[in-house]
Amino acid sequence: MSSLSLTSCSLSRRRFLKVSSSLTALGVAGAMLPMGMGRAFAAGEAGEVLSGSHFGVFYGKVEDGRLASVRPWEKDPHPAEMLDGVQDIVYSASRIRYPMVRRAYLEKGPQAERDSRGAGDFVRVSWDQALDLVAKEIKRLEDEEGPWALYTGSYGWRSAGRMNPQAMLQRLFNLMGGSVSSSSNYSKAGIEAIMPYVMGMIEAEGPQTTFKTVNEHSDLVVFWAVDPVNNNRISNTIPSHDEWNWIDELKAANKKTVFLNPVKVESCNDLNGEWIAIRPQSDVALALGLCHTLLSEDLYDKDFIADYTYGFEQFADYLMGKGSDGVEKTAEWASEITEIPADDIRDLAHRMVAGRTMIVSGWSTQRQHHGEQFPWALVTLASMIGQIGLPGGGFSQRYHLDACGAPVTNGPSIGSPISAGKRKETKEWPEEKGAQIIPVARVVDMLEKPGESYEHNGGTHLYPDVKMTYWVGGNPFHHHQDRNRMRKAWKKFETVVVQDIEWTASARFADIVLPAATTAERNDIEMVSPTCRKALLAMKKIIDPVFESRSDYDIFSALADKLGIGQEFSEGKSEMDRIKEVYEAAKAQAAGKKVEMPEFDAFWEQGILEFEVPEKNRDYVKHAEFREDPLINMLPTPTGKIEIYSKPIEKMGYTEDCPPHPTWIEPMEWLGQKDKTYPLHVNSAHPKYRLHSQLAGTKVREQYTVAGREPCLINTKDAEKRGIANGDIVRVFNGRGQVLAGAVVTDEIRPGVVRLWEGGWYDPEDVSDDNTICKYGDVNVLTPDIGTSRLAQGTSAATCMAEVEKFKGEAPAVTVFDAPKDAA
Ligand code: PGD
Repeated sequence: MSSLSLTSCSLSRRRFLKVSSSLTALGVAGAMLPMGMGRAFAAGEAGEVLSGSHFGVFYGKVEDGRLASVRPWEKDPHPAEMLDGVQDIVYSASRIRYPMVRRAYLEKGPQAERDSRGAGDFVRVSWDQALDLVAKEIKRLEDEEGPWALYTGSYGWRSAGRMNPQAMLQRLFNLMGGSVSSSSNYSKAGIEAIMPYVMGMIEAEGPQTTFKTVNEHSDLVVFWAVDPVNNNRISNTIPSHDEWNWIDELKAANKKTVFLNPVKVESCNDLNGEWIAIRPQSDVALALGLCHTLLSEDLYDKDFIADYTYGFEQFADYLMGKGSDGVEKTAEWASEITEIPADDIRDLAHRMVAGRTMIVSGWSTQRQHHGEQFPWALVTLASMIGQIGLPGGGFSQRYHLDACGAPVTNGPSIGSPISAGKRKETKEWPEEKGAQIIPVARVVDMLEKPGESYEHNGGTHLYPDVKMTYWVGGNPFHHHQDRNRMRKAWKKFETVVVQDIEWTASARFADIVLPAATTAERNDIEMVSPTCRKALLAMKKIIDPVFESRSDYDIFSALADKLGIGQEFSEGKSEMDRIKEVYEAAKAQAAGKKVEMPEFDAFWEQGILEFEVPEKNRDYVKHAEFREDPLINMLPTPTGKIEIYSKPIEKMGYTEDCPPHPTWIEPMEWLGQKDKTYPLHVNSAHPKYRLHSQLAGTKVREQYTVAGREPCLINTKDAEKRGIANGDIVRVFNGRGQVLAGAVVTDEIRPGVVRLWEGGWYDPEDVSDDNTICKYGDVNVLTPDIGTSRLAQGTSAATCMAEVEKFKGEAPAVTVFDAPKDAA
């Protein structure tokens, strides 16, 4: 092993090429190690360090102690356009440089002048002073109130790497006696809640039928509300970008692809796919119309339904108008709702059963009011087609993130270096003090309604009365809906601590702001594409922390010391000790599979360890075993089958918002609504050039802003009607709020729909005004804050109507990317 230690920082490119060519000559092409061993690649030039980010594996070049530039790892098949932002974020104007405290808070203490939060009046303080303030407030509330007064539901996608600051936060508070935390996420709460009832598992997790199998066997690939090319640029860990190979091969294979989407997305253009411009939020109706066609024309797979599913009769009655609504879900019925001609719906149903069909969905359709219904309807349609468990057939709910269709290697999974542990029961937690865990997207409900009850997934709970929050690695002033309502509710917090790397709106609306180091400034470890375990990466520190920033682990360790729990928190372990522990556990796991991994020091020097793909994994087909023998390999549902009807959901009695079989229920607002107040649907897709709100504070912004603001896609006809031209500043507004944006006039969006990416930083013009305009384009000023249903209580961000007009007069300057006064 040691003879092949290709050090990322010490080996010159020329020498690497020489070494690798002699290895090739020796028959170990690609620096491959003996069978069963990980392969090491790291070909950095002098002064370069290999590391990783949400945007890919990269080399960081150091000059005079500064991170001067980054370039992608040579084995990345499609480096992301925004990788430069990983360098720029370190020094950008929006970087948090020093610990800062809101002036009124510093002078008058917790609760002071909460109306002025967000106005930018901060005072620079020392680390000692800042951590003293945080420790004092945690102790005060733990003593005077109890753990139910502290909210650490701190959600967010933080940075890539296993040193998870949210686990550190939980650990610290658990050692202090506990806090209120959160469950699920803003990403896939709906699908995550419904799928265990339908398939007995969260389908969107774990390996999917391999891309190779799809390329070889599918005749038709239906991309339903998903844009894999766009979303695969990023990952919540480190992307391998292997999906791009799939897309290229799919294109080369000239497969027929259909895109059901209100927007003609990048993947549709790349694959030269057929675009069916469905009306937003009508996908359940389309799925029902397709199911009705298969049923009424006797085209569905009766054997599959009989052998592998439960509850089809009740669903069939509903389709045929024998349910309580008495409406038959014909193609004509679906056409009225979806605005897709009935003949096209029938034709699509016919095409779906004519050959092998893979239906691929994303998660946007479950991030909407009654979002649990679409994933369920999709599984039901795939069951009627009858190809689940066959190569290239069935459905996948995760081809858009983390290369889940790549084959799984022989590598180990990797654990967590830091555990949140259990709550130390310093105080009893009486039931009347409320839930210890709330559904994450219900945070504003919790602030508005302490002591009130709410329903969630069959249970009834009380909202606790929280007084303080500590947010790390997340940006609630981007990810949460209905910003103006949220701003008002946020005032209930007596103390808000934000630990971040950038002056996001969340940091601006905090009382105490703690500067965290970026991953370029600390060590970490991460699996590249963890689902398929592509490679283990030593995420090496490239430079020392800049300004006064500190690593999250340093910050929490110092805070733990102040709270008198330093030893318990750190267990005397450094960051590197924990990284090593995780590696050793992975190494032991790999050894159990007869895969040899090098000693830690050799791995750390090599930088990256790739694993081999066992031949059998290349043709993996999800649910093949279930199909093979549904009795021996039954699904973990009550009946062991795919549940088209769910008795456990029936028992919950959520008749209006989550009935026991896939059902069309009108969302609270949508294009088909009678007497709607606003005429345009607002699509808030995930952005092309950043991860949620990350990198918005960098020069990457120059690649996409229009008139210095977030781009707002609008159809040519809608723009003409409103006198809007390409590049104009527009005002997008509804009863919840208003934002400025830059118009992009195009025919690649359906009439009646506008699109603003999620993640634009919130930039209020005047924080004293409850309906102030956001000068930059945060779409969540417009979106409603309601749960998907009582089942998941997820976000309904994709349910949103608004109006757009050309902005008249002089537009206020965007200021959110400059540090607050005195913070530069
Ligand atoms: P990010 O921009 O990733 O958004 O919401 P999320 O809060 O995850 O925020 C992460 C924050 O962590 C950033 O402020 C970043 O600077 C900070 N950070 C990064 N690395 C570190 C670190 O090492 N240490 C510390 N202390 N901080 C760090 C995302 C959420 O938004 C998600 S997952 C989804 S899927 C939702 N999607 C939508 C949507 O589709 N439409 C709308 N309208 N709204 C959405 N909101 C949700």
